[in-house]
Amino acid sequence: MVDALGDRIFLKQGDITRMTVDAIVNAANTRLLGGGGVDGAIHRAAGPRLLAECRSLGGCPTGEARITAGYNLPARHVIHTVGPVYSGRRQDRDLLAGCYRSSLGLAADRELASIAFPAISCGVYGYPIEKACRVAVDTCCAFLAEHPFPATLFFVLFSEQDREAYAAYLRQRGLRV
Ligand code: AR6
Repeated sequence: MVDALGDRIFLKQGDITRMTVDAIVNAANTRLLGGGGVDGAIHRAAGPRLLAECRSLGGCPTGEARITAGYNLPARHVIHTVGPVYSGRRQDRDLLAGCYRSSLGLAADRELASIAFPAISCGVYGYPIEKACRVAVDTCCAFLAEHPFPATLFFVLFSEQDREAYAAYLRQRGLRV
């Protein structure tokens, strides 16, 4: 199982808006009307039609996800998910895991082949990267082990430090990076 997953999970450092994949995941807020960080970058790169579609969705609860088209992005779709504001409580982990599971569920339902995730909640929402990357990797590995879609998953980290945190945990789990 570990070897098979090693062929499906990849680490990248850079700007997620440049990824040519079936879906990139947006770290949004419950209103789904844009914001700063990766959310702002995705809306800028996708163009105003993305905001128009997001308005029609009527928001999204924390831990869930919604899907739209990608418009001017190289990605075909954007999956918008809402991470928890870090509080240090047990519920943070469950909500963050919900973001990864819900996003992957939407991708699997549509048989999307590839997906790229940023470090959800690790910017403005303050989730420590070393804790968040464990939730991200554990949840995604569990999902991929049981589903053929998405076949390929990228974790796209903006900084070298964040990429290194993911690399260390993937190595600890026996996955090559
Ligand atoms: N590509 C990849 N990762 C990025 C990019 C990018 N272009 N830009 C930033 N990051 P954040 P959150 C990383 O703050 O913590 C927004 O205003 C960044 O370095 O974007 O979930 C929303 O509207 C960090 O590691 O999202 C919400 O109100 C990670 O993306 C709120 O921020 C997430 O940082 C959500 O906060």
